Amino acid sequence: MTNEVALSKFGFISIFPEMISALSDWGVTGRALREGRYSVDTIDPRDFATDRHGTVDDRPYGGGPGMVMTAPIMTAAVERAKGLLGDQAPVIAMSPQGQVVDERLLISLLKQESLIFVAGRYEGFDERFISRSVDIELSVGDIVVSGGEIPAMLVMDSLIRRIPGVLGDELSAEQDSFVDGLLDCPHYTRPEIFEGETVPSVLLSGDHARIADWRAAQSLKRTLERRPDLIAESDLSEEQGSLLARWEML
Ligand code: 9D3
Repeated sequence: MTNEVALSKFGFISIFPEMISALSDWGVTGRALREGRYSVDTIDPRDFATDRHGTVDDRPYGGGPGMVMTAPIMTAAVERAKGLLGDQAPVIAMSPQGQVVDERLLISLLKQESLIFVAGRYEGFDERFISRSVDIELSVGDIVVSGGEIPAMLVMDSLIRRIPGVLGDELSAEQDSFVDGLLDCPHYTRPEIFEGETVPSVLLSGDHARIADWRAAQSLKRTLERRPDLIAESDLSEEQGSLLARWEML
């Protein structure tokens, strides 16, 4: 499933470069950075502004609301990033107009050694910057957010957890939910009774084959109920049908 992972260097272009701390300072992505499993270089487009206020945006030709991030400044920021990461690094601009990110695209990005993420603010980027300097425009879906930083970090987080050694004792990236295309089963821990509600008895049985079977049935049932779009072939396989029938979920 997992092909060759070459990815270990990220560029993060943003007028709020310190937002990267959400990724670099916390959890598995923080530990992986401290262990040297990847690097992030941040580039602030304001460093390339030519006025004393550090202006990176201007009014849209043709009028209308909002401001546009200028082509010369964003181009200079990408050139700096390429100087740090290499000219071959693909440039990914986060944009509501981009293709919606999915598992297949993420996996295809792992073969790159370096990736440069560009996060915008305001209304967006000058189209000439996009056409000349951007390889891929990526959206995180039909939801409006305030800028590209959190979308870029969402994508980076998902990439970093697939770098070998990043996930330690936690389940491997390969076993992770969505990789096999089904939702996860329900989880329980102590106490055995919470506000009068017990844990499903099969999980207390010690019968590991039966537990695995129940979990598989739960995954299938929840996916059918909540995300029928994830079940690739419209019909259940015979195997999946008998799994549900065994647990009286059909
Ligand atoms: C007026 C129309 N809006 C465009 C759909 C304005 C607008 C909204 C939000 C312009 C920029 C933004 C900032 N969003 C992003 O930079 C962004 C984003 C998003 O809003 N949704 C989903 N994915 C992404 S990736 C970057």
